[in-house]
Amino acid sequence: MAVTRNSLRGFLAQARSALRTAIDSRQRITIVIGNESADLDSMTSPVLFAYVQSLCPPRNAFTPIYVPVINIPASDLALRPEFSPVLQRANINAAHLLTLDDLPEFSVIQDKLPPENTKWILMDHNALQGPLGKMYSGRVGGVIDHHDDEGTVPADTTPEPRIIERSGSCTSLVTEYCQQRWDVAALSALSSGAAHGQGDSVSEDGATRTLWDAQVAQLGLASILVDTVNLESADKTTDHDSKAVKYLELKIISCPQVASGYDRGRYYKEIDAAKSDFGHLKLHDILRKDYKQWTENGVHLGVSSVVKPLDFLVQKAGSEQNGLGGEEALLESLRSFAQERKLSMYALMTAFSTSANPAFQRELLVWGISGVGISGAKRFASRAQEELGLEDWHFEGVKHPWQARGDEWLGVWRQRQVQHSRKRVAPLLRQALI
Ligand SMILES: [Mn+2]
Repeated sequence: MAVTRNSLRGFLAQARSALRTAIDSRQRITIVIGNESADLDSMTSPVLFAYVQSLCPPRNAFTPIYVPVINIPASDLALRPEFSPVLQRANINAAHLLTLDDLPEFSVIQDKLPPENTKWILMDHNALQGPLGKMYSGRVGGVIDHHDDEGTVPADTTPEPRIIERSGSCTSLVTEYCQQRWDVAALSALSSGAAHGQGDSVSEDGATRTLWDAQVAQLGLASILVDTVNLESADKTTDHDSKAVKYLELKIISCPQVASGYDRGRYYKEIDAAKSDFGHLKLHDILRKDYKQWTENGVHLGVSSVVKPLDFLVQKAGSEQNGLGGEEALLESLRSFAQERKLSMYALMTAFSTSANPAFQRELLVWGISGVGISGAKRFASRAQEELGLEDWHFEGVKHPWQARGDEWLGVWRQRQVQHSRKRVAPLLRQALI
């Protein structure tokens, strides 16, 4: 049985209470979760999937409701200013989203949320990492993703999807998958509209449902537009993305109230501007804002992605640590960040354009800190140099002035092959550790 037709805000409240009940009375629960970088795509894909799938769950679904969880603590939502304009259009705010804080503490999670009572559906990644992965990877029963297939999700996940395909945004694949169910739910809601009115706390008519759908559609559009640079990046945009935008915009056009305030280009610019609006954040928070970590052969590798140039980070570090030169201060901040996470290898990727130079640019810093991390960093540099177009970082003819300590190894480059995002760089780094 499907959940009652509701707004996204109403649905998230239902999902939260379903999760609480499952924890308090040891009942089954289906959790839909994005990856731990929790970028826009990893927020919108589970929310969209869970919303539509709960309206029209497949036969033999593990539970009738799907609970979307953002893979970070609630306090980290504040590090993502680009969520604000998006949530606003979906008529929710950060407090409505479910996060890791809504799951039991890791020390008692196995007892409160026994693996056999759970099913996990992965969005925007295809291997459950970290402590959740240790506990629940055996319970993964569905995936929609656009990263390389790591082969950890079972080949048959019926009745849930197992879709891993190339596309600009994972949310496009989710939209494509949900389309039919969403249309069925919209139609059945129309035909049962009269019956619904009676005794329901929410008296919904066709116009209300159209508004709810348009709100959810705007949430989905946000990731697709950001991940494809407003569908203008030829490298990133696929058919899945353009079709998904068309479909979601139809939902908007059907709702005059929302349609009048919607302009694709303006919406994209609004989100893009919010994304790099983090001058107020501390360097440490900027580094953990879009961060992913892997363990290969017992060695920890961390990658931070930042949408500002190294220059910006150097200045930020200098202003936070008076007394130290900016470059030295940045390296000190990176060091403490890496130490907290016991990293043997740490990489920092920047991606940005400036008003002086509007072309999209990337820089890459790779730091081998200890043991296998050091040999791995060297191996990465020699193997990846050509593919990524790595050129030693110079500023006005001076090579980057940062010094690694002792045996450590540090590479700082301009990455000329800008089409390669973390989706390509991270696997190269991981392979260098094997
Ligand atoms: Mn993604």
